[in-house]
Amino acid sequence: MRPLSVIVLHGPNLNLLGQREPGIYGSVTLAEVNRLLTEEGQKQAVSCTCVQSNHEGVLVDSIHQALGQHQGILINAGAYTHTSVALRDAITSVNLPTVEVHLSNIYRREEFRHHSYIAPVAIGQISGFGVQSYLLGLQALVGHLRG
Ligand code: CA2
Repeated sequence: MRPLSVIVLHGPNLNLLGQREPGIYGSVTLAEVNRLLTEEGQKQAVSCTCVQSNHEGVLVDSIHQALGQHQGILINAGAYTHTSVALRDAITSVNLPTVEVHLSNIYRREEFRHHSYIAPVAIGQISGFGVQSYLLGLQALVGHLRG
């Protein structure tokens, strides 16, 4: 299997995962999500570099820095999903295959969460499967990269 490297980006407040609002986001912590992704990646010969930030500019910088370092992006942009033209432009500018994931089903929630600025520049979106959304997203991204 061809070794691959992907960057996993977690947006604002996702550092609180497993510590607050378990009814919506589950009880698994972000460290556990990253461990599960790393383990799944190892099985598929994919290295996962995981970054969380509460700051839009840090996420933009991480996307820029992915160029030449990683072959794809797995992103849960959190609330920036619904607001950030900057993140969308960053993804467009690096032109790396990107999969958007969400823990909750954003279409079953408030109307303002129904629109994603990321979706039109992503190869696809997975929403509503909790931590599984990330693992399914990684699988989909790797499948796309390996063709
Ligand atoms: O469902 C998702 O994954 C979201 O991206 C999560 C975002 C939300 O703004 C999006 O609409 C959907 C919020 C992340 C907040 O994460 C928390 C985790 C635990 C406790 C509090 C917030």
